This record gives sequence, C-alpha cells and structure tokens, in this order.
Amino acid sequence: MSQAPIRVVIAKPGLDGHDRGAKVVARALRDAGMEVIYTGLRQTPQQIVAAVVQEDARVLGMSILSGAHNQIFPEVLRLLKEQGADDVLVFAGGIIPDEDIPALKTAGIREIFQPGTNTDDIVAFIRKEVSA
Ligand code: B12
Repeated sequence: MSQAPIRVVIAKPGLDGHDRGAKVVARALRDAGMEVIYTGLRQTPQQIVAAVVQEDARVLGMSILSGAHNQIFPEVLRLLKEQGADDVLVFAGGIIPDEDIPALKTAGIREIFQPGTNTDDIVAFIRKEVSA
C-alpha cells in the first residue's frame, strides 16, 4: 500500500530576495516525491503560518539569507503554536551563522542546513523525522 506523499511548505520570510536556495530545495523535495508548496518571496510570519495551516502541511522549511533569522523564526514558531500547529516539523537553511544555531534549535527549529548542503541529506532528514 502506498503512503500519502509528505506535504511541505517552503517559505521565504522577510525582505531578502535570494531565492535560488529555496527553489533548489523545493525542486529536490518534489523530485523525491513530496508535495511542495513554495510561498514565493517576502512572506510575513503570518502569511507563512496561514499557508501551513491552509495547506495542512506536515513540514515547514524556511530559507533565509538576510540575517533576520533570530527575529523571524521565533515569531513563526510562536504563531504556529497559537494556531495549534506546533506539531509541524520546522527546519531551515541559508546564511545562518554557527553561533546562532543552538538558540534557534532550542526555540524549536529542528535542523538548519547551511550553504553547500547536499539536497539528498535534506530529503533523508525529512523522511527520517516524519516517520519517527
Ligand atoms: C547569488 C547571490 C545573490 C543574488 C541572488 C539571486 C537569487 N535570485 O537568489 C543577488 C545578486 C540578487 C544578490 C543580492 C544581494 N545579496 Co547576495 N549572495 C548571493 C550568493 C553569492 C550566493 C547565494 C546562492 O544563490 N547560493 C546558491 C544556493 C543554492 O545556496 P543557498 O541559498 O545557500 O542554499 C543552500 C543551503 O543554504 C540550504 N538552504 C537554503 N535555503 C534552505 C531552505 C531549507 C528549508 C533547507 C532545508 C535548506 C536550505 O540548502 C541549499 C542547497 O545546499 C551569496 C554568498 C554565498 N556564497 O552564499 C550572497 C549573499 C547571500 N548575499 C549577500 C548580500 C549582502 C546581498 C545584497 C544585500 C547585496 C547588496 N548590497 O545589494 C543583495 C540583497 C538582495 C535582496 N533583495 O535580498 C550576503 C548576505 C550577508 C548576510 N546575510 O549576512 C551574502 C552571504 C554575500 C556575503 N558574503 O556578504 N545576492
């Protein structure tokens, strides 16, 4: 019996226009058989959480290269909780310095993928977490 595909929202929060990484990741997840909803650029935390809830997504991946991750990620996590959607697996990638990672993980970002990540590792991570 085949399982339903994993639904993933890939989001670009904030003002940064770097969308290559998000598109590369979205394509890789799609090629791996997942259902991917890409939000497009410059989304607010409210818009991102609305997309996750409306699309009934199991996974949210945020791509950020602007440096605003310490402000934006906690707000997204807060809104997910407010909406009763804090069981969603949230992870991220982009330009996120090593020293910021521990606090973001403590706040609830499950994993962070920096430049140079092989997309196979991202696919494997989602499959492992969702089946756990
Ligand atoms: C290409 C590029 C641009 C292009 C963007 C084109 C586009 N449409 O994306 C252009 C020329 C437009 C640009 C502009 C600017 N840029 Co620029 N840019 C880059 C550069 C050289 C490469 C980024 C890239 O595309 N990499 C290829 C993709 C595939 O890699 P990636 O995004 O890192 O994604 C990988 C991982 O990070 C991860 N990942 C990423 N997202 C996600 C999401 C999820 C869910 C997961 C799981 C994984 C994941 O997986 C991907 C695959 O491995 C970087 C430097 C660098 N080496 O990273 C600077 C860089 C990001 N830019 C920078 C800056 C400052 C700017 C400008 C502000 C410059 C200026 N003064 O105008 C503007 C801002 C424009 C804007 N509106 O936001 C800085 C950011 C500094 C910071 N945050 O601290 C960087 C780091 C350069 C630097 N060293 O200073 N830029």
